[in-house]
Amino acid sequence: MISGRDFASGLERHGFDFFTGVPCSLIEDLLAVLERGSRAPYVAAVREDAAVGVAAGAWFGGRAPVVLMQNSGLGTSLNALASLSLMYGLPALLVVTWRGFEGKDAPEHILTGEITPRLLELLRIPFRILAADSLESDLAWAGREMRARRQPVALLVPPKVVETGRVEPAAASAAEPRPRAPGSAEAPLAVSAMSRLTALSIALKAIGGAPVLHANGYICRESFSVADRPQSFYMIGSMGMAPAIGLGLALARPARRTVVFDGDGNLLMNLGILPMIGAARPPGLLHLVFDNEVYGSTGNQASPSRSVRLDRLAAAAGFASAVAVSDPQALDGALHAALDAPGPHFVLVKVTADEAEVPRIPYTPAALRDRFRAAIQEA
Ligand SMILES: Cc1ncc(C[n+]2csc(CCOP(=O)(O)OP(=O)(O)O)c2C)c(N)n1
Repeated sequence: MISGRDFASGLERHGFDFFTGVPCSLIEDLLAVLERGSRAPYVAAVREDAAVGVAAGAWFGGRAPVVLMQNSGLGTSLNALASLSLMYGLPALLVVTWRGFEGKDAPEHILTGEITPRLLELLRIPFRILAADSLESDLAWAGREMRARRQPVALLVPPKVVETGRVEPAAASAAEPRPRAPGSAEAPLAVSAMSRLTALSIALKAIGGAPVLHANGYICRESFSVADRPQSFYMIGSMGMAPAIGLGLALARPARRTVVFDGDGNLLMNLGILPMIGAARPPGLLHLVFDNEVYGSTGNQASPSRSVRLDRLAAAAGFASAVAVSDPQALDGALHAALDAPGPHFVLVKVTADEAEVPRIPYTPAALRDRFRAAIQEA
């Protein structure tokens, strides 16, 4: 296996000097090393296509950029790759992790895993499949191809080729001073001591039988462990889509309550949903964001939410109310206030990055769909 440190130093040795992307747990050690880099810092992108754009700019600026992404993000960045990188000829090394490799993975990765090499072929992006003993030759090949073709090239990273779990995540230690938004006199939010599990228990109690759309990742699993209910729709893929589904449901049933349990990384991937909700103003929508300031599900890489007031963005986007809370009493109060007045309401719930030991969601996607739809129809 290749260690995260060896991978990072190999990239630097081969001249790569700019790193951006969206995290995947298969390369959490590599990301932890890159996050600490001082010469070539890692730029946390909110979406993979944004990372492709950032890499294009870095190349114009004289850098040799690397975009790190899960193969799900290849889907997110198809258009940026086709009509930016490939059309103009803007070199970048795409390090693409191969979830769903050989059909063995969680359901959301199976189809994408099966078609990943074909997606790269269709895009005409040359690629190699990284093996434990091929790092040096693959990186040399990637550097040569990028320069010769003036095009992006890719390294596909199957599971168990790069080590994980050996490098401490660099993320946001609570002791670090929190950045203040430039030009803002506002004090940054206090560091929260409330775990997401505690916050989820309070929220699930307050909302009663209302349907909940959960963002993907650990948030589903923790909510499932607190209280599994047919009105809970667990997103086991489609990062960023929970509030979009929530908006559709809330508009379809305007007199009813619809709740979204979102994550900071999830919301940032689909930030444009805030003005969509603000414009449509569905009165029954309650959008909660459990903000641990990291991509917890993929190894605690810092998310940009640390330096932005997401509640202020929601207020500016036209929500009827938008508040930030960081302790159980304030959360309970905010939920009851929101449930008593017409929305849409936004509650930013600051939580710790602690993750509870919780099982995976045991249901198939079709079972989740059917029980959720039946619960909605019966309500
Ligand atoms: C398009 C896409 N890129 C990357 C991923 C990998 N991924 C799964 S969950 C997750 C992090 C979600 O972050 P957040 O919403 O903050 O929740 P947390 O993991 O902290 O609970 C990521 C990056 C993905 N599922 N889809």
